[in-house]
Amino acid sequence: MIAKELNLTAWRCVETEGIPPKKNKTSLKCFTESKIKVLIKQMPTETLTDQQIDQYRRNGFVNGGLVLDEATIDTLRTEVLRVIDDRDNPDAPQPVSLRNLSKSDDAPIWQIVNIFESSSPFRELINHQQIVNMAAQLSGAQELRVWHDQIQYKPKTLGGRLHWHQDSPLWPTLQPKHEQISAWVALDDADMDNGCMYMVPGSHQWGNQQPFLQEMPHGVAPPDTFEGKPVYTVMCPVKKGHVHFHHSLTWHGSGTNTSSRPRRAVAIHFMSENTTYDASGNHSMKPFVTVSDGEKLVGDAFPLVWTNGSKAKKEVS
Ligand SMILES: O=C(O)CCC(=O)C(=O)O
Repeated sequence: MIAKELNLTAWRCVETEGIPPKKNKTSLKCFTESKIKVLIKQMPTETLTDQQIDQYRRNGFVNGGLVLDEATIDTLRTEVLRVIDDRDNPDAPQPVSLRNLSKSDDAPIWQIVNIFESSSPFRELINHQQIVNMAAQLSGAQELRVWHDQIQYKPKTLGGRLHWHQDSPLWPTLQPKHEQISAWVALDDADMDNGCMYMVPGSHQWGNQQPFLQEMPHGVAPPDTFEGKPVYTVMCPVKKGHVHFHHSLTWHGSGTNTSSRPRRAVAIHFMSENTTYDASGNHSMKPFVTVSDGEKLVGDAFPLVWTNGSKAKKEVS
């Protein structure tokens, strides 16, 4: 295992090979959906190794490797731009939301929630057999439903920074907080220059610390220690077409895009069969919930994509 400190502005990073230390409206061509032929080819690696699963359990994140071929990546990239172009088109199916997450025109992060509702290639992606199999292996879940998906597109040169956070505390309508897992699929090579993610190994075991993270000054790394535990920051570059998984409580954020390349990626947020609805919270997916407070979160808006070792058939709920 090699670990070395990188001298980066704003982020204190540990670059790792293998397992991190224990201690510590641009237009491209616009297509109508019906003209896009999608064939998501399955890549050879169907499952994760025991070492990858151990790594996820210990660190709260792991790179799952290549899952998409070039043709599929091209189709998905084109679809991201098409959905952005079509945002005011009353005849085009729309995602749940499309906005600049950073709220700054100088440092935009285009966020599209539930692009799968507006794009059939993305609907295929949320059912991607290898991705859902891997998420099931890592989470140990008996069932996986899509809570929502999310594009984060950081345009070249300007793309903004995403502050340190944990996912599930930002999903107040879900309980308990450790029953969700995200598959983050890179549509461009994501690296230090164009705003890849950074993660803190082991932080998924430290509970809900979102208030602490929220209070941290922006643009700086977390402190060296937290409640007596060493805090390492690991840079997580991900090649296009590869998937990277993180636990719903893992501390993470992503850098700015200062490069001449865009950084497009899609996160699919899965929830296990133990996830229930908390009506006291708010979230953009709340209007689509059809169950009562405290009940298992199921429903048409939350597709069942994996159950008991096999890809799920359509769920009647
Ligand atoms: O795409 C990014 O930069 C961050 C994504 C993220 O925070 C997530 O998927 O939970």
